[in-house]
Amino acid sequence: VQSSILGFPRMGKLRDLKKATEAYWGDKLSREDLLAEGKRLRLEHWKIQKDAGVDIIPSNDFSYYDQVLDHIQMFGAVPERYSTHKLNTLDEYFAMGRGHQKDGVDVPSLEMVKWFDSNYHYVKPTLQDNQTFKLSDDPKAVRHFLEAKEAGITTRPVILGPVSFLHLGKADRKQNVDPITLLEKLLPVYEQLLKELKKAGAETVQIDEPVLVFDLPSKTRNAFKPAYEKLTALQGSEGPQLVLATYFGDIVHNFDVVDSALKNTYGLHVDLVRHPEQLSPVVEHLGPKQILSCGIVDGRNIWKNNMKKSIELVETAIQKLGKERVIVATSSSLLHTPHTLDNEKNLDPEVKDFFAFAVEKATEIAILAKAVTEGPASVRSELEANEKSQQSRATSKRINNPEVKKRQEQITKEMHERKSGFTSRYAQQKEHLNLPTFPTTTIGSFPQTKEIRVNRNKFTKGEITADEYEKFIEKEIKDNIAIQEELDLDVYVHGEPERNDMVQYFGERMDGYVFTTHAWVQSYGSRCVRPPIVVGDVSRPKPMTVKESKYAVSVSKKPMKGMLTGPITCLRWSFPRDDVHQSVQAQQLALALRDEVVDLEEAGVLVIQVDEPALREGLPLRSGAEREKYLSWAVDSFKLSTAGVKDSTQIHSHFCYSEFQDFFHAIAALDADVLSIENSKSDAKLLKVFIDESYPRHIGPGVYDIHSPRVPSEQEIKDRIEEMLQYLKPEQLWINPDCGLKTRGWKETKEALRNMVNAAQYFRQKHESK
Ligand code: THG
Ligand code: ZN
Repeated sequence: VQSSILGFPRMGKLRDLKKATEAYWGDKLSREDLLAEGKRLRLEHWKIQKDAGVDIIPSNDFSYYDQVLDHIQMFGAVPERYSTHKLNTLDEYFAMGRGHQKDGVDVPSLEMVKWFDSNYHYVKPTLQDNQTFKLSDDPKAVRHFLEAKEAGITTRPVILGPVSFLHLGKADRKQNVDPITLLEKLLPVYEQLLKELKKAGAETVQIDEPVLVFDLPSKTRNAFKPAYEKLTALQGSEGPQLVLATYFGDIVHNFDVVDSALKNTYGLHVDLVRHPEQLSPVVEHLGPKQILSCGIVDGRNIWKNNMKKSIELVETAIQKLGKERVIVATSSSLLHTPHTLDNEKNLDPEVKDFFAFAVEKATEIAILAKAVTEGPASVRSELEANEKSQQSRATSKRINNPEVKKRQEQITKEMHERKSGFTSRYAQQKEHLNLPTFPTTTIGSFPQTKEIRVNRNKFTKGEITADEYEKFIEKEIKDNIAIQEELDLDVYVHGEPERNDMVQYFGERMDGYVFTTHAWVQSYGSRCVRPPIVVGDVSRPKPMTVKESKYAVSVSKKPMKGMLTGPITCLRWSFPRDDVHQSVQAQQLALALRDEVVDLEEAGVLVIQVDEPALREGLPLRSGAEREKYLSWAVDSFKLSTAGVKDSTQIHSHFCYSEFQDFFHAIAALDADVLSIENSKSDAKLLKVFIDESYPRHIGPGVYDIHSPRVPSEQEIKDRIEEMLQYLKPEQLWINPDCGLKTRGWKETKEALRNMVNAAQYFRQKHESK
C-alpha cells in the first residue's frame, strides 16, 4: 500500500515565499532571486516528504500566487488586457493575480473567490466568447516535474482537470460564453500536456476534479464523459496513468458520471475524512482494476490522525480490493494546514501533542501505509504513541469545562429573541441615538498604519510595557474619533488599532482556544492568516473589547459602535474541534459573545456590530437539507449572541459579499437592526430582494469599494445612492463604505469618507425639504 500527499503548503517554514514575493513586488528582490527562492522551497518541500517516507509526492502544487492562475497561464487563457502589455511571464502572471500599476500599465486583477468552503481564494478563469487555448512553450507542470527528477525525486504532477477548470471559471465582462461549452477547444491542450509529462518521465498524474462534490448542472455533468474518454485513451501508451482526485465532499450523487466516464482512469481519490460513509458505495462502483486512493489524513485541520480509526477504514477497502489497489493519502492538498509544529516553541507540550501540521502529517501518512502493508507490528511504537495521545486528548482537563456545558443546557428559546419587534425597538433607538436620516458610519477598522504594526510588534516582543502600549492605543483611538468628528460622521467606531486579525484577536482572549506563533495558512496570493485553534469548551474569562470601546465612548460626542466578530466567523476562521459538532462550538462562542455584548451595553456602547462575513462560506457545498440544518444553527448562534440587549441598543451586522439572494431568509432571520453588505461592485438590482421580501429593517449597502485606493467622487456616490433608492426606502438606508478600512491608507480614506458624508447630506436635505 503506497502513501500519497495531494499537495503541500508552499509558503515555507517561516512564510519565506510571502517575504520573497512581497520583496519582489516592492522592487527589493530581483526576478532571478525570487525564482531561485521558489526553487529552493520546492526542493525543500519534496525532501521533507521523501524523508518522511511518503511514496507518492506531488509536483506542480507549488505556486507563486495561486494554482488555478498557474493553469490560466499554462493554457494560454490570459485575457488580452494583460497579454497586450508584453510583460514578462512572471509580471503578466502577477498582473492577473493582483493588478499592475507601473510603467504606464494600469490593469486591475482578475476576480478572486473562495476555494470551495475553505478560507483559500483562487483566481477565476475569465473566458471570452472567442476563447482559444494554447499550451505554453515551457509548461510549468513539466518544468517542475523535471526539476524534482533532477534532484532524484520522482513526483506525481498535479493538474486541475478540464471540467473543474471550466466550471470554476466565468465569462469575462461583456462576454456571453458558457465556460463549459469551451471543453472541446480545451481538451487538445490537456492531451498535449499529458503527452509532454509522459515524455518527461511522469508515469502517473493526479488530475483534480473537485467540482464532482457539487450538485452540478447537467451540462457540466455531461462534460465528464467526452473529456475522460479522450484523456484516459492516452493512458499507458502516449500519456501517464491518471488518478482522478475529488475532495471536500462525497461524489456518490455523481456516480452516473463516474460510471460512464471515470471508470477508465487508473485510480480514483476520495475524501474519507469528511465522508467515510462513501467508502463502501465507491468501492462498489470502482472499475475492475481501478486503484482507490483513500483520503484519511485531514488536509483541512490540524488534529493528529486517529490511526486506529484510519487503519480500520483502510482495512475494509483492502479486504475488498487487495493491497495493490489501495493507496493511503491526505484527504485533500495540505495547502490548508500550517507548515510545521516544530516552529511552535510556546505551545504547552500537553496541547502540542494533539496536533499535526503539514510536515507531521507527511509522517502520519507514511506510518499508516506501513501499518496496513506490513502489519501493525511494523510500526508498533508509533501506533502506541498515537493511541496514547488520542487518550490523553479525550481526557484532558483542557477539553471539558462542566460550567460551559451547564450553561448550554440552560439556554432557552427566549434567549434568542429581542424583547420587542423591530418597529418598537427602532422607535426607542431613534430617540436614544438621535440619528438623522441617511445616517453615515464605517464598518469598523481604520487604516492599520506602520506605526501601529511597529508598536504591536514591540509590545509582543516586550520592548515596550503594557502601560506604554495601552497609552499608544488610546492615542490612536482618540485620533480616530477626532477624524470622524471632523468628517461629521454620525455613528463612530474606535478603529480597532489594538486588533491584529478579527478572529485571532478574539481567539487569544477566550478560554478553550490556543494560538500559535507561526502556524500561518495561505489565504490568497502572499496573504496569510493564523487561525487560532479551538481545543476545548469555549468561554470568556473576562471582557475582551470593553476597555477600548469604553475609552472611545468617553471621548466621543456621538454614538460609538462597538465591534465584535460573530460566532460563526470565529468558528470558521479558526481550526475547529473535530470531537464535537460545530453547532455546539458555535453555541459556546455565542454565549461568550453574548456576555461581551451585554458588557459593552453596560459600558455605554449603544450600537454594537457583530460581523459574520464567514456565514455564507459555511453553507454546505450541496444544496438541500444539510444547508437548512446549517443555517438554522448558524442563525441561532448569531441571535443568541446579540439578543441579550435592551430594545434601545442597536445591533448591526456586516457581510463581505453581495450574493445573499440564495440564503436571504437566513439573513432576514438574524433580526439585526442594521445590516451592512458589500454590494459596491455589484448591480444595485440585487437589492430588489429587500423589497420583494418586504424586509422591514435597515440596510447599508456599501456605497464605494474599499478594496482599491481609488477615491470615489461625491457625484459617483450620489449616483450610487440614487440607484439604491430605487430599491430601498429612504428611512431604511444607511450610508457606509463596503468593508473595513484596515488595508487602506489614511489619505484616500479621508477623501473618500468626506465625499461619502457630503453625498449623504445632500440626500438628507433633499429628503427633509419634501
Ligand atoms: N481574517 C481571517 N480570514 C479571512 C479574512 C480575515 N478570510 C477572508 C478574508 N479576510 C481574506 N483576506 C485577508 C486579507 C488580509 C490578510 C489575510 C487575509 C492579511 N494578512 C496579513 C499578511 O499576510 O500579511 C497577516 C499579517 C498579520 O496579521 O500580522 O493581510 O480578515 N481570519
Ligand atoms: Zn467586509
